[in-house]
Amino acid sequence: MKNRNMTTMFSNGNSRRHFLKLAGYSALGLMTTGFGPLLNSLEARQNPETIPETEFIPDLDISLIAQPDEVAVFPGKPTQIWRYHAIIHKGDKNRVIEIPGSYLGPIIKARQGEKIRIRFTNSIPEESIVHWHGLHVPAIMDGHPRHVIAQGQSYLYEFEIRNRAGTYWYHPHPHGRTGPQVYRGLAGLFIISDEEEQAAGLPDSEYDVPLVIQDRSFSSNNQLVYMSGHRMEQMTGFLGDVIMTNGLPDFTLSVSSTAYRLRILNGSNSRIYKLAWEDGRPLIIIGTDGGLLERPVYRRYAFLSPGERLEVWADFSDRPVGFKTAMISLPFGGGGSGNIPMGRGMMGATMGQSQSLPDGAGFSVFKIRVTKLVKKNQALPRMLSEIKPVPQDEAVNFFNPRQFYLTMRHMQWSINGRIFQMEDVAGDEIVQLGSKEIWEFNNTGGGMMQPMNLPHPIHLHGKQFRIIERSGVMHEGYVDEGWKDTALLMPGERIRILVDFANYPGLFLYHCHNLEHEDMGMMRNYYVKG
Ligand SMILES: [Cu+2]
Repeated sequence: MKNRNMTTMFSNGNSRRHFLKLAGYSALGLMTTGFGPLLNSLEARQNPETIPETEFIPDLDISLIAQPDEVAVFPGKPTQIWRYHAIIHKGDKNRVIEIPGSYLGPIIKARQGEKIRIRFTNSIPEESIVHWHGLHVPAIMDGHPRHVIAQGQSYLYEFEIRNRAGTYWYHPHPHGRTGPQVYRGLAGLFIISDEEEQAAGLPDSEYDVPLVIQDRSFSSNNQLVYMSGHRMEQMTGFLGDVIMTNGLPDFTLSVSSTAYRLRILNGSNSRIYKLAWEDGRPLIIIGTDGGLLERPVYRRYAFLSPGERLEVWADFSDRPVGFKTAMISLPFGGGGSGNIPMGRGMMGATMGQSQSLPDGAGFSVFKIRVTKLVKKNQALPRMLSEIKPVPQDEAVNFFNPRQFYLTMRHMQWSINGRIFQMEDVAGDEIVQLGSKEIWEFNNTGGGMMQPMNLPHPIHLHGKQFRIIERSGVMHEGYVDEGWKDTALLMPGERIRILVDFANYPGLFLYHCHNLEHEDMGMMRNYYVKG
């Protein structure tokens, strides 16, 4: 199914990219200054006053450096991590917020319509590149693995914020190494605001709280433990036994007696959470991947798979000081409410993986304690944003949706039986710029031999899409109402999504966001033909 012409075209694209990269550097005066292998003196070298502006005039201009560091997670020996660190050259200092005591990268804040320049420098001892998860940006700004840079090199990102207000994030995307790099700490939130959101009347400033949930495992001397390297562990995905929130174990959020907007990102490599309040009251969900829903929805619980976001309205105004509650993850079988013959945890156990917290186990994610009484009544808005009905009849393939089967052969996760190759695009992975299409994903075995059946969160790069329908074993616990960039398919499920391939031609990715699945090649290119 390889298309030779396409491959040639991408090589040209690559040369153009190199040119752009170099042109960008020399325009910034960085080539002549020279990069050393380790950029400890980067701040001095990137003095903005010595850097002439290109024709792109950014509202926010930052350097983002991925570098080795250490952080005190537990008493005793500090934990060796990798983290993103930012330096602001231009723009409001409050746009880049470091999280104290955390391995997580700074929260980057931007407004719709703004122009952003990010000078990424890789100072970790392996290739990397940054992907802006959920952002609608040109192909060369998306962080495709073919754009990886070696230690000591830099990559220039310049793009305009075209997304709706919402909770997006950034993380590395080098092929085969995304899992270990995210695991070591490389991830951060990218929060976008817009006028519609500001008019919605939601809690802001200290009442707007980002919560990144992840699982990790630690050795007895406080160091991160990743994978054993066993193939079966790769097949299931990494599962840690310590639940971290914002980079901290045993996280407790101290709140005042008023309403909060909680922005929850699942930044885990492969763990799926079935989120619920400990006391059984429903989750009031106001937003998902691509920003606010039209109106709040209520769920007894909600699944949150790797890469997905949920925004929850949490009102503590009727709670006394001292009140405690917790966000928990309810137990579930690997097939949602259905049954699959072998759960991931069980399989991990037979392969020597830690069994203290298998997938689908129940546990506390983070705790909440009311510590301050405030008189600040804030009502839940009835309407949050405008979400138009899904115009599925505008799809060019309305009668013949594109089919993608999530498959496994020879101990290898794949999509339609194909694994990732850097610049490979099959004939049925080419779409027309400006067209809308229906894509159907099937986690149903697809007629291929399916010795095990696992959940897969499917992510499209560069696009927010709408979920048209979901069929299969499980319907409760999904929030499919708004704009999405990642959608969980439990075993036996099938979804149809509508994607608008507007604005940006070029090569983008679609893949499973279980990072171990992605790293082994459960990822493909799609090509938007201009
Ligand atoms: Cu997967």
